[in-house]
Amino acid sequence: MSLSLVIGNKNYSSWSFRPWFYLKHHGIEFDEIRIPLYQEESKAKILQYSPSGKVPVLLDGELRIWDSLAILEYLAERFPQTQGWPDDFAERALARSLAAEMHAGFTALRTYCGMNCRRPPAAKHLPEGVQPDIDRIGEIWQQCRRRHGKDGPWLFGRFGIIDAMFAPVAFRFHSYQLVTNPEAQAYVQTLLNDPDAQAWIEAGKHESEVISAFE
Ligand SMILES: N[C@@H](CCC(=O)N[C@@H](CS)C(=O)NCC(=O)O)C(=O)O
Repeated sequence: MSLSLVIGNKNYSSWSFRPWFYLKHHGIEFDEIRIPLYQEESKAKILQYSPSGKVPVLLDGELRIWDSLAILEYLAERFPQTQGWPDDFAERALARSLAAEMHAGFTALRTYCGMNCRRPPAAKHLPEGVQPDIDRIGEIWQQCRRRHGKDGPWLFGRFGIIDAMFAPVAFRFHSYQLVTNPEAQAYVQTLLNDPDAQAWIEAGKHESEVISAFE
């Protein structure tokens, strides 16, 4: 049965990037349905696929799975060889907590440092509320890398759902030149060097749509 992933603009849609990255990383074949966001027809087009009216949404035969984290959970079950979560019970609990923290939080960072692949990297004046988000993310990445540095380059050593969840945040750290600790900087670089991440960024740069609210 063939898979399709409905996504928004690659330049802006950070939620779309998460499951796309997981699928690409694992070499799972899928069709991409790209719907440019915030145009007159966008909502109606998304609603053809997802009752939430938001992207991403995964189509697997008759099944519709929406919301980035639910899609990642589904993919980890559908393709168990991808080993989406750490093997260890306690590490898995920690990874799930961090993924949920990302999914539900960091609103200030997301508001003031929107993903924008085209943005030439440069610092920007940010309201005070953003720094605690930057600090917390830096702390998460540092702790994970200190614990798992010997197991591989990703947050828990081997690539997992947690990396897909944090990947677009790493793009933001680069685009807005957010300064953090050396371990976190190295993790940002791991993501920026990843060929699939680079392919997404390049595609985003070549999109023609401009959403002024996100510029
Ligand atoms: N919690 C959702 C958030 C999805 C979301 O906000 N998607 C945005 C694009 S990044 C969207 O579809 N916006 C279009 C709209 O609201 O009309 C997830 O994790 O997938």
